[in-house]
Amino acid sequence: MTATAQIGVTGLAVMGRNLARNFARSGCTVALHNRTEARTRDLVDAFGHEGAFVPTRSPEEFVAALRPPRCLVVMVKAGGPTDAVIEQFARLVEAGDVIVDGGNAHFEDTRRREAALRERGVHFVGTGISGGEEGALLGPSIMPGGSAEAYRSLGPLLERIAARAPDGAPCTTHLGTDGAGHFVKMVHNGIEYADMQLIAEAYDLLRGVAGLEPAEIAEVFRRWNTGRLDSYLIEITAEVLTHTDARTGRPFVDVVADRAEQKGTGRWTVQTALDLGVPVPGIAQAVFARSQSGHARLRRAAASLPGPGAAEQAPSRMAADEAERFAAQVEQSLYASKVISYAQGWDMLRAGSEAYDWGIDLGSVAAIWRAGCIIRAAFLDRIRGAFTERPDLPTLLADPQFAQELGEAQDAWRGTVAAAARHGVPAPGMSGALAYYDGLRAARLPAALTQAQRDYFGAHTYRRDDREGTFHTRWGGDRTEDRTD
Ligand code: NBP
Repeated sequence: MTATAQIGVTGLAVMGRNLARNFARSGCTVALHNRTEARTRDLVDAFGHEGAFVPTRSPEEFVAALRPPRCLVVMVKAGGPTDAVIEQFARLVEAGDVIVDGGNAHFEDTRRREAALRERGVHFVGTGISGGEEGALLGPSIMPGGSAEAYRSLGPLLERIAARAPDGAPCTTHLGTDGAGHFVKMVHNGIEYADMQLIAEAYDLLRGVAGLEPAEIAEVFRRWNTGRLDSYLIEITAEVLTHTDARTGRPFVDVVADRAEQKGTGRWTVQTALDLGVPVPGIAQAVFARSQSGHARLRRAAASLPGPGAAEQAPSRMAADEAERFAAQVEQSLYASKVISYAQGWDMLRAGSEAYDWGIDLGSVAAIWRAGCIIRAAFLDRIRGAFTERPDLPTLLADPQFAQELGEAQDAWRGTVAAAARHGVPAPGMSGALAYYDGLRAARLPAALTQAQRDYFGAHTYRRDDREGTFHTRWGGDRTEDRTD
Protein backbone atom coordinates (compact mmCIF):
# COMPACT_ATOMS: atom_id res chain seq x y z
CA MET A 1 0.00 0.00 0.00
CA THR A 2 1.41 3.44 -0.89
CA ALA A 3 1.34 6.00 1.87
CA THR A 4 -0.94 8.63 0.38
CA ALA A 5 -3.26 9.64 3.22
CA GLN A 6 -2.69 12.81 5.28
CA ILE A 7 -4.95 11.57 8.05
CA GLY A 8 -6.62 8.33 9.06
CA VAL A 9 -9.76 7.61 11.03
CA THR A 10 -10.28 4.31 12.81
CA GLY A 11 -13.70 3.65 14.37
CA LEU A 12 -16.31 4.47 11.76
CA ALA A 13 -19.52 4.55 13.78
CA VAL A 14 -21.55 7.76 13.55
CA MET A 15 -18.85 10.14 14.87
CA GLY A 16 -15.86 8.62 13.10
CA ARG A 17 -17.73 8.32 9.81
CA ASN A 18 -18.79 11.94 9.84
CA LEU A 19 -15.37 13.17 10.90
CA ALA A 20 -13.75 11.15 8.07
CA ARG A 21 -16.23 12.65 5.58
CA ASN A 22 -15.50 16.12 6.90
CA PHE A 23 -11.73 15.61 6.39
CA ALA A 24 -12.36 14.30 2.87
CA ARG A 25 -14.74 17.12 1.99
CA SER A 26 -12.11 19.62 3.11
CA GLY A 27 -9.65 18.17 0.60
CA CYS A 28 -7.67 15.70 2.73
CA THR A 29 -6.90 12.18 1.60
CA VAL A 30 -8.33 10.04 4.42
CA ALA A 31 -7.39 6.47 5.30
CA LEU A 32 -10.30 4.50 6.77
CA HIS A 33 -10.36 1.60 9.19
CA ASN A 34 -12.91 -0.09 11.39
CA ARG A 35 -12.76 -3.31 13.43
CA THR A 36 -15.76 -4.63 11.52
CA GLU A 37 -14.85 -4.10 7.88
CA ALA A 38 -18.45 -3.71 6.72
CA ARG A 39 -18.58 -0.20 8.21
CA THR A 40 -15.59 0.85 6.07
CA ARG A 41 -17.23 -0.54 2.94
CA ASP A 42 -20.56 1.11 3.79
CA LEU A 43 -18.89 4.48 4.15
CA VAL A 44 -17.13 4.26 0.81
CA ASP A 45 -20.26 2.93 -0.93
CA ALA A 46 -22.43 5.74 0.39
CA PHE A 47 -20.02 8.67 0.45
CA GLY A 48 -17.01 7.69 -1.63
CA HIS A 49 -17.86 10.42 -4.15
CA GLU A 50 -17.35 13.13 -1.50
CA GLY A 51 -13.55 13.00 -1.54
CA ALA A 52 -10.38 10.92 -1.49
CA PHE A 53 -10.82 7.90 0.80
CA VAL A 54 -8.36 5.05 1.21
CA PRO A 55 -10.30 2.12 2.67
CA THR A 56 -8.17 -0.44 4.51
CA ARG A 57 -8.92 -3.90 5.92
CA SER A 58 -6.38 -4.27 8.71
CA PRO A 59 -4.54 -2.08 11.21
CA GLU A 60 -1.30 -2.80 9.33
CA GLU A 61 -2.77 -1.66 6.00
CA PHE A 62 -4.22 1.40 7.70
CA VAL A 63 -0.88 2.51 9.11
CA ALA A 64 0.85 1.78 5.81
CA ALA A 65 -1.61 4.06 4.02
CA LEU A 66 -0.60 7.08 6.12
CA ARG A 67 2.10 9.55 5.12
CA PRO A 68 4.72 10.08 7.86
CA PRO A 69 4.57 11.66 10.33
CA ARG A 70 1.34 9.71 10.56
CA CYS A 71 -1.76 11.26 12.11
CA LEU A 72 -4.45 8.78 13.01
CA VAL A 73 -7.67 9.57 14.78
CA VAL A 74 -9.25 6.96 17.05
CA MET A 75 -13.04 7.32 17.27
CA VAL A 76 -14.08 4.21 19.16
CA LYS A 77 -16.16 3.67 22.27
CA ALA A 78 -14.58 5.42 25.28
CA GLY A 79 -12.95 3.31 28.02
CA GLY A 80 -11.58 -0.20 27.42
CA PRO A 81 -12.01 -0.15 23.62
CA THR A 82 -9.97 3.07 23.40
CA ASP A 83 -7.12 1.52 25.40
CA ALA A 84 -7.21 -1.61 23.25
CA VAL A 85 -7.14 0.32 19.98
CA ILE A 86 -4.40 2.70 21.13
CA GLU A 87 -2.22 -0.25 22.13
CA GLN A 88 -2.87 -1.95 18.81
CA PHE A 89 -1.71 1.10 16.85
CA ALA A 90 1.09 2.11 19.20
CA ARG A 91 2.83 -1.12 18.17
CA LEU A 92 2.54 -0.27 14.49
CA VAL A 93 3.45 3.43 14.34
CA GLU A 94 6.89 5.04 14.59
CA ALA A 95 8.44 7.68 16.80
CA GLY A 96 7.09 11.11 15.87
CA ASP A 97 3.71 9.79 14.71
CA VAL A 98 0.54 11.21 16.26
CA ILE A 99 -2.32 9.15 17.69
CA VAL A 100 -5.42 11.25 18.38
CA ASP A 101 -8.23 10.12 20.67
CA GLY A 102 -11.35 12.04 19.67
CA GLY A 103 -13.64 10.09 21.99
CA ASN A 104 -15.12 11.28 25.25
CA ALA A 105 -12.25 10.22 27.50
CA HIS A 106 -11.73 11.35 31.08
CA PHE A 107 -8.77 13.74 31.11
CA GLU A 108 -6.95 11.61 33.72
CA ASP A 109 -7.11 8.63 31.33
CA THR A 110 -5.72 10.89 28.62
CA ARG A 111 -2.86 11.95 30.91
CA ARG A 112 -2.07 8.31 31.61
CA ARG A 113 -2.17 7.35 27.92
CA GLU A 114 -0.13 10.37 26.87
CA ALA A 115 2.61 9.59 29.41
CA ALA A 116 2.78 5.94 28.32
CA LEU A 117 3.02 6.81 24.61
CA ARG A 118 5.49 9.62 25.18
CA GLU A 119 7.89 7.02 26.64
CA ARG A 120 7.66 5.24 23.30
CA GLY A 121 8.29 8.45 21.35
CA VAL A 122 4.71 8.59 20.03
CA HIS A 123 2.61 11.75 20.37
CA PHE A 124 -0.79 11.21 21.92
CA VAL A 125 -3.38 13.93 21.55
CA GLY A 126 -6.56 13.67 23.61
CA THR A 127 -9.08 15.82 21.78
CA GLY A 128 -12.51 16.97 22.83
CA ILE A 129 -14.97 17.15 19.94
CA SER A 130 -18.26 18.89 20.49
CA GLY A 131 -21.25 19.27 18.25
CA GLY A 132 -22.55 15.71 18.05
CA GLU A 133 -22.81 13.86 14.77
CA GLU A 134 -23.89 16.91 12.79
CA GLY A 135 -20.97 18.92 14.13
CA ALA A 136 -18.54 16.14 13.23
CA LEU A 137 -19.71 16.38 9.63
CA LEU A 138 -20.26 20.09 9.18
CA GLY A 139 -17.68 21.54 11.55
CA PRO A 140 -17.22 20.78 15.24
CA SER A 141 -15.50 22.74 17.94
CA ILE A 142 -12.28 20.78 18.46
CA MET A 143 -10.33 20.89 21.71
CA PRO A 144 -6.92 19.24 21.36
CA GLY A 145 -4.37 18.72 24.13
CA GLY A 146 -1.02 16.93 23.73
CA SER A 147 2.34 18.38 22.81
CA ALA A 148 2.86 21.59 20.86
CA GLU A 149 4.99 19.54 18.45
CA ALA A 150 2.06 17.21 17.72
CA TYR A 151 -0.16 20.21 17.07
CA ARG A 152 2.26 21.46 14.43
CA SER A 153 1.43 18.49 12.17
CA LEU A 154 -2.13 17.86 13.36
CA GLY A 155 -3.35 21.43 13.89
CA PRO A 156 -3.57 22.52 10.24
CA LEU A 157 -5.69 19.44 9.46
CA LEU A 158 -8.01 20.12 12.41
CA GLU A 159 -8.28 23.77 11.41
CA ARG A 160 -9.57 22.67 8.00
CA ILE A 161 -12.52 20.73 9.42
CA ALA A 162 -13.39 22.82 12.49
CA ALA A 163 -16.39 25.11 12.67
CA ARG A 164 -15.77 28.75 11.78
CA ALA A 165 -16.57 31.51 14.23
CA PRO A 166 -18.47 34.52 12.87
CA ASP A 167 -15.12 36.30 12.30
CA GLY A 168 -13.92 33.32 10.21
CA ALA A 169 -11.48 31.91 12.79
CA PRO A 170 -11.39 28.10 13.03
CA CYS A 171 -12.86 26.77 16.29
CA THR A 172 -9.80 24.85 17.38
CA THR A 173 -6.49 25.66 19.00
CA HIS A 174 -3.80 23.90 20.99
CA LEU A 175 -5.10 24.15 24.55
CA GLY A 176 -2.22 22.71 26.54
CA THR A 177 -0.27 19.51 27.08
CA ASP A 178 -1.51 15.97 27.85
CA GLY A 179 -5.13 16.01 29.14
CA ALA A 180 -5.87 19.74 28.63
CA GLY A 181 -8.15 19.10 25.65
CA HIS A 182 -10.34 16.53 27.35
CA PHE A 183 -10.40 18.66 30.51
CA VAL A 184 -11.67 21.65 28.52
CA LYS A 185 -14.27 19.44 26.81
CA MET A 186 -15.40 18.17 30.22
CA VAL A 187 -15.88 21.73 31.52
CA HIS A 188 -17.70 22.59 28.29
CA ASN A 189 -20.15 19.81 29.04
CA GLY A 190 -20.50 20.94 32.67
CA ILE A 191 -21.40 24.45 31.47
CA GLU A 192 -23.80 22.89 28.97
CA TYR A 193 -25.57 21.10 31.86
CA ALA A 194 -25.90 24.39 33.77
CA ASP A 195 -27.11 26.28 30.71
CA MET A 196 -29.77 23.67 29.93
CA GLN A 197 -30.97 23.61 33.54
CA LEU A 198 -31.37 27.41 33.58
CA ILE A 199 -33.29 27.36 30.30
CA ALA A 200 -35.54 24.62 31.68
CA GLU A 201 -36.20 26.74 34.77
CA ALA A 202 -37.06 29.79 32.64
CA TYR A 203 -39.56 27.66 30.70
CA ASP A 204 -41.00 26.25 33.93
CA LEU A 205 -41.43 29.74 35.40
CA LEU A 206 -43.16 31.07 32.28
CA ARG A 207 -45.50 28.11 32.47
CA GLY A 208 -45.99 27.75 36.24
CA VAL A 209 -46.08 31.44 37.19
CA ALA A 210 -47.30 33.26 34.06
CA GLY A 211 -49.50 30.36 32.88
CA LEU A 212 -48.21 30.52 29.28
CA GLU A 213 -48.61 27.58 26.90
CA PRO A 214 -45.53 25.92 25.30
CA ALA A 215 -46.16 27.52 21.91
CA GLU A 216 -46.36 30.98 23.55
CA ILE A 217 -43.19 30.27 25.49
CA ALA A 218 -41.52 29.29 22.21
CA GLU A 219 -42.31 32.80 20.96
CA VAL A 220 -40.68 34.29 24.05
CA PHE A 221 -37.55 32.19 23.45
CA ARG A 222 -37.53 33.22 19.79
CA ARG A 223 -37.52 36.85 20.86
CA TRP A 224 -34.76 36.22 23.37
CA ASN A 225 -32.72 34.58 20.63
CA THR A 226 -32.47 37.91 18.84
CA GLY A 227 -30.88 39.57 21.88
CA ARG A 228 -28.02 38.90 24.26
CA LEU A 229 -29.19 35.32 24.89
CA ASP A 230 -28.72 34.48 21.19
CA SER A 231 -27.46 30.88 21.25
CA TYR A 232 -27.95 27.41 19.82
CA LEU A 233 -29.60 26.14 23.01
CA ILE A 234 -32.18 28.96 23.08
CA GLU A 235 -32.85 28.41 19.39
CA ILE A 236 -33.51 24.67 19.76
CA THR A 237 -35.62 25.29 22.87
CA ALA A 238 -38.02 27.37 20.77
CA GLU A 239 -38.08 24.59 18.16
CA VAL A 240 -38.83 21.91 20.73
CA LEU A 241 -41.56 23.99 22.37
CA THR A 242 -43.39 24.52 19.08
CA HIS A 243 -43.33 20.83 18.23
CA THR A 244 -46.64 18.96 18.53
CA ASP A 245 -46.72 15.23 19.23
CA ALA A 246 -48.18 13.50 16.17
CA ARG A 247 -49.71 10.65 18.19
CA THR A 248 -51.61 12.71 20.74
CA GLY A 249 -51.79 16.20 19.26
CA ARG A 250 -50.39 17.54 22.54
CA PRO A 251 -47.31 19.74 22.94
CA PHE A 252 -44.35 17.40 22.54
CA VAL A 253 -42.80 18.64 25.80
CA ASP A 254 -45.89 17.33 27.63
CA VAL A 255 -45.54 13.76 26.42
CA VAL A 256 -41.80 13.30 27.08
CA ALA A 257 -41.09 11.57 30.41
CA ASP A 258 -39.72 14.17 32.83
CA ARG A 259 -36.68 12.15 33.91
CA ALA A 260 -33.41 13.58 32.59
CA GLU A 261 -30.46 11.35 31.89
CA GLN A 262 -26.77 12.01 31.93
CA LYS A 263 -23.86 10.32 30.27
CA GLY A 264 -21.36 11.24 32.94
CA THR A 265 -19.39 14.29 31.82
CA GLY A 266 -21.45 16.56 34.11
CA ARG A 267 -20.70 14.23 36.98
CA TRP A 268 -16.99 14.21 36.08
CA THR A 269 -16.97 18.01 36.08
CA VAL A 270 -18.43 18.20 39.58
CA GLN A 271 -16.20 15.43 40.92
CA THR A 272 -13.12 17.16 39.48
CA ALA A 273 -14.27 20.54 40.79
CA LEU A 274 -14.49 19.06 44.28
CA ASP A 275 -10.98 17.63 43.91
CA LEU A 276 -9.64 20.98 42.70
CA GLY A 277 -11.55 22.88 45.39
CA VAL A 278 -13.40 25.12 42.90
CA PRO A 279 -16.98 26.06 43.74
CA VAL A 280 -19.15 25.28 40.70
CA PRO A 281 -22.61 25.13 42.32
CA GLY A 282 -24.38 26.01 39.05
CA ILE A 283 -23.01 22.90 37.37
CA ALA A 284 -23.57 20.80 40.49
CA GLN A 285 -27.18 22.00 40.78
CA ALA A 286 -27.79 21.00 37.19
CA VAL A 287 -26.32 17.52 37.68
CA PHE A 288 -28.35 17.03 40.87
CA ALA A 289 -31.53 18.38 39.26
CA ARG A 290 -31.21 15.71 36.56
CA SER A 291 -30.51 13.09 39.19
CA GLN A 292 -33.50 14.22 41.29
CA SER A 293 -35.79 14.11 38.25
CA GLY A 294 -34.86 10.47 37.74
CA HIS A 295 -35.61 9.42 41.33
CA ALA A 296 -39.11 8.10 40.67
CA ARG A 297 -39.44 6.52 44.14
CA LEU A 298 -38.56 9.72 45.99
CA ARG A 299 -40.85 11.77 43.76
CA ARG A 300 -43.79 9.41 44.21
CA ALA A 301 -43.34 9.36 47.98
CA ALA A 302 -43.30 13.18 48.15
CA ALA A 303 -45.92 13.94 45.49
CA SER A 304 -48.66 14.79 47.98
CA LEU A 305 -46.62 17.17 50.13
CA PRO A 306 -48.48 20.47 50.54
CA GLY A 307 -47.45 23.63 48.71
CA PRO A 308 -48.32 25.84 45.77
CA GLY A 309 -48.06 24.53 42.22
CA ALA A 310 -49.59 21.11 42.96
CA ALA A 311 -50.23 19.00 39.87
CA GLU A 312 -54.02 19.29 39.94
CA GLN A 313 -53.95 23.10 40.10
CA ALA A 314 -53.61 24.65 36.65
CA PRO A 315 -51.53 27.84 36.99
CA SER A 316 -53.65 30.94 36.69
CA ARG A 317 -52.92 32.88 33.54
CA MET A 318 -51.42 36.34 33.75
CA ALA A 319 -52.90 39.16 31.68
CA ALA A 320 -50.91 39.78 28.49
CA ASP A 321 -49.07 42.88 29.70
CA GLU A 322 -48.29 41.31 33.06
CA ALA A 323 -46.97 38.18 31.31
CA GLU A 324 -44.84 40.40 29.10
CA ARG A 325 -43.32 42.10 32.13
CA PHE A 326 -42.73 38.76 33.83
CA ALA A 327 -41.03 37.35 30.73
CA ALA A 328 -38.69 40.36 30.70
CA GLN A 329 -37.91 39.68 34.35
CA VAL A 330 -37.17 36.01 33.62
CA GLU A 331 -34.89 37.04 30.74
CA GLN A 332 -32.83 39.15 33.15
CA SER A 333 -32.66 36.27 35.62
CA LEU A 334 -31.72 33.73 32.97
CA TYR A 335 -29.02 35.99 31.61
CA ALA A 336 -27.58 36.83 35.04
CA SER A 337 -27.61 33.17 36.11
CA LYS A 338 -25.97 32.18 32.85
CA VAL A 339 -23.15 34.66 33.43
CA ILE A 340 -22.67 33.13 36.89
CA SER A 341 -22.47 29.56 35.48
CA TYR A 342 -19.96 30.60 32.86
CA ALA A 343 -17.93 32.45 35.49
CA GLN A 344 -17.80 29.21 37.50
CA GLY A 345 -16.81 27.23 34.39
CA TRP A 346 -13.94 29.62 33.71
CA ASP A 347 -12.84 29.42 37.37
CA MET A 348 -12.59 25.71 36.84
CA LEU A 349 -10.60 26.09 33.61
CA ARG A 350 -8.15 28.31 35.44
CA ALA A 351 -7.88 25.95 38.43
CA GLY A 352 -7.28 22.93 36.17
CA SER A 353 -4.75 24.81 34.11
CA GLU A 354 -2.84 25.84 37.23
CA ALA A 355 -3.03 22.43 38.91
CA TYR A 356 -1.76 20.59 35.82
CA ASP A 357 0.45 23.37 34.49
CA TRP A 358 -1.31 23.51 31.12
CA GLY A 359 -1.15 27.25 30.52
CA ILE A 360 -4.65 27.28 29.02
CA ASP A 361 -5.42 30.61 27.35
CA LEU A 362 -8.82 31.41 28.83
CA GLY A 363 -9.78 33.79 26.03
CA SER A 364 -8.98 31.14 23.39
CA VAL A 365 -11.37 28.67 25.00
CA ALA A 366 -14.21 31.16 24.59
CA ALA A 367 -13.06 31.79 21.02
CA ILE A 368 -13.25 28.11 19.99
CA TRP A 369 -16.66 27.66 21.61
CA ARG A 370 -18.21 30.42 19.50
CA ALA A 371 -19.31 27.92 16.84
CA GLY A 372 -19.63 24.18 16.33
CA CYS A 373 -20.36 23.20 19.92
CA ILE A 374 -23.57 22.87 21.90
CA ILE A 375 -23.03 26.01 23.99
CA ARG A 376 -22.17 28.18 20.97
CA ALA A 377 -23.49 31.66 21.54
CA ALA A 378 -22.92 35.25 20.62
CA PHE A 379 -22.15 35.90 24.28
CA LEU A 380 -18.93 33.84 24.11
CA ASP A 381 -17.33 36.55 22.03
CA ARG A 382 -17.70 38.87 25.00
CA ILE A 383 -16.08 36.31 27.31
CA ARG A 384 -13.25 36.00 24.80
CA GLY A 385 -12.91 39.79 24.85
CA ALA A 386 -12.91 39.94 28.66
CA PHE A 387 -10.10 37.38 29.05
CA THR A 388 -8.12 38.63 26.06
CA GLU A 389 -8.11 42.13 27.44
CA ARG A 390 -7.23 40.92 30.94
CA PRO A 391 -5.84 37.36 31.03
CA ASP A 392 -5.47 37.58 34.83
CA LEU A 393 -9.13 38.50 35.37
CA PRO A 394 -9.83 36.80 38.73
CA THR A 395 -13.43 36.01 37.80
CA LEU A 396 -15.68 36.87 34.89
CA LEU A 397 -17.79 38.78 37.40
CA ALA A 398 -14.95 41.26 37.83
CA ASP A 399 -15.19 42.31 34.19
CA PRO A 400 -16.75 45.80 34.29
CA GLN A 401 -19.34 45.08 31.60
CA PHE A 402 -20.56 41.82 33.08
CA ALA A 403 -20.54 43.37 36.57
CA GLN A 404 -22.70 46.22 35.33
CA GLU A 405 -25.17 43.85 33.69
CA LEU A 406 -25.47 41.75 36.82
CA GLY A 407 -26.09 44.90 38.84
CA GLU A 408 -28.81 45.97 36.43
CA ALA A 409 -30.42 42.51 36.42
CA GLN A 410 -30.52 41.96 40.12
CA ASP A 411 -33.91 43.42 41.00
CA ALA A 412 -35.56 41.28 38.34
CA TRP A 413 -33.41 38.31 39.37
CA ARG A 414 -34.42 38.58 43.03
CA GLY A 415 -38.04 39.02 41.95
CA THR A 416 -37.93 35.87 39.81
CA VAL A 417 -36.37 33.77 42.55
CA ALA A 418 -39.01 35.07 45.00
CA ALA A 419 -41.79 34.32 42.48
CA ALA A 420 -40.42 30.80 42.00
CA ALA A 421 -40.51 30.21 45.76
CA ARG A 422 -44.02 31.68 46.13
CA HIS A 423 -45.43 29.59 43.30
CA GLY A 424 -43.63 26.38 44.21
CA VAL A 425 -41.63 26.27 40.97
CA PRO A 426 -38.26 24.63 41.66
CA ALA A 427 -35.48 26.91 40.40
CA PRO A 428 -32.28 25.58 41.97
CA GLY A 429 -30.11 26.98 39.17
CA MET A 430 -31.37 30.55 39.31
CA SER A 431 -31.66 30.74 43.08
CA GLY A 432 -28.26 29.07 43.49
CA ALA A 433 -26.72 31.52 41.04
CA LEU A 434 -28.14 34.44 43.01
CA ALA A 435 -26.84 32.93 46.25
CA TYR A 436 -23.40 32.59 44.64
CA TYR A 437 -23.50 36.23 43.58
CA ASP A 438 -24.52 37.36 47.05
CA GLY A 439 -22.01 34.98 48.62
CA LEU A 440 -19.15 36.54 46.67
CA ARG A 441 -20.35 40.09 47.32
CA ALA A 442 -20.89 39.62 51.05
CA ALA A 443 -18.74 41.72 53.33
CA ARG A 444 -19.04 39.01 55.92
CA LEU A 445 -20.17 35.39 55.62
CA PRO A 446 -21.61 33.11 58.29
CA ALA A 447 -18.59 30.88 57.68
CA ALA A 448 -17.36 32.57 60.87
CA LEU A 449 -20.08 30.75 62.80
CA THR A 450 -19.23 27.48 61.03
CA GLN A 451 -15.61 27.85 62.10
CA ALA A 452 -16.68 28.53 65.69
CA GLN A 453 -18.89 25.42 65.69
CA ARG A 454 -16.04 23.32 64.31
CA ASP A 455 -13.81 24.56 67.06
CA TYR A 456 -16.52 23.80 69.64
CA PHE A 457 -17.12 20.17 68.73
CA GLY A 458 -13.81 19.17 67.20
CA ALA A 459 -11.16 21.65 68.40
CA HIS A 460 -10.49 22.38 64.73
CA THR A 461 -9.19 25.88 65.64
CA TYR A 462 -10.01 29.16 63.90
CA ARG A 463 -8.33 32.33 62.73
CA ARG A 464 -9.28 35.82 63.87
CA ASP A 465 -9.72 38.93 61.76
CA ASP A 466 -7.96 41.11 64.31
CA ARG A 467 -4.86 39.00 65.08
CA GLU A 468 -2.44 36.66 63.32
CA GLY A 469 -2.34 32.98 64.28
CA THR A 470 -4.69 30.08 64.93
CA PHE A 471 -6.77 29.81 68.09
CA HIS A 472 -8.88 27.43 70.14
CA THR A 473 -11.43 28.33 72.80
CA ARG A 474 -11.75 26.01 75.80
CA TRP A 475 -15.47 25.48 75.23
CA GLY A 476 -15.84 22.74 77.86
CA GLY A 477 -13.89 24.72 80.43
CA ASP A 478 -13.49 28.35 81.31
CA ARG A 479 -13.84 29.53 77.67
CA THR A 480 -10.49 31.22 77.62
CA GLU A 481 -8.69 31.30 74.31
CA ASP A 482 -5.35 29.64 73.47
CA ARG A 483 -3.15 30.46 70.57
CA THR A 484 -2.29 27.09 68.98
CA ASP A 485 0.33 27.82 66.31
P1 NBP B 1 -19.48 4.35 19.71
O1 NBP B 1 -19.10 5.00 20.98
O2 NBP B 1 -20.82 3.72 19.60
O3 NBP B 1 -18.38 3.23 19.35
C1 NBP B 1 -18.52 2.39 18.22
C2 NBP B 1 -17.19 2.22 17.53
O4 NBP B 1 -16.23 1.64 18.43
C3 NBP B 1 -17.31 1.25 16.36
O5 NBP B 1 -16.47 1.70 15.34
C4 NBP B 1 -16.81 -0.05 16.98
O6 NBP B 1 -16.33 -0.95 16.03
C5 NBP B 1 -15.68 0.47 17.81
N1 NBP B 1 -15.18 -0.49 18.81
C6 NBP B 1 -15.75 -0.96 19.94
BR1 NBP B 1 -17.44 -0.59 20.49
N2 NBP B 1 -14.98 -1.80 20.63
C7 NBP B 1 -13.85 -1.88 19.90
C8 NBP B 1 -12.65 -2.60 20.08
N3 NBP B 1 -12.44 -3.35 21.16
N4 NBP B 1 -11.70 -2.50 19.12
C9 NBP B 1 -11.90 -1.73 18.03
N5 NBP B 1 -13.01 -1.01 17.82
C10 NBP B 1 -13.98 -1.08 18.75
O7 NBP B 1 -19.30 5.36 18.46
P2 NBP B 1 -19.67 6.92 18.31
O8 NBP B 1 -21.03 7.21 18.86
O9 NBP B 1 -19.37 7.24 16.92
O10 NBP B 1 -18.62 7.65 19.26
C11 NBP B 1 -17.21 7.52 19.08
C12 NBP B 1 -16.52 8.29 20.19
O11 NBP B 1 -16.87 9.66 20.09
C13 NBP B 1 -16.94 7.85 21.61
O12 NBP B 1 -15.84 7.92 22.45
C14 NBP B 1 -17.96 8.88 21.99
O13 NBP B 1 -18.04 9.04 23.39
C15 NBP B 1 -17.41 10.12 21.31
N6 NBP B 1 -18.39 11.16 21.02
C16 NBP B 1 -19.62 10.85 20.59
C17 NBP B 1 -20.53 11.85 20.30
C18 NBP B 1 -21.89 11.52 19.75
O14 NBP B 1 -22.70 12.46 19.60
N7 NBP B 1 -22.19 10.27 19.46
C19 NBP B 1 -20.16 13.18 20.46
C20 NBP B 1 -18.88 13.49 20.86
C21 NBP B 1 -18.00 12.46 21.14
P3 NBP B 1 -17.31 -2.06 15.38
O15 NBP B 1 -18.00 -1.36 14.24
O16 NBP B 1 -16.39 -3.13 14.95
O17 NBP B 1 -18.27 -2.50 16.46
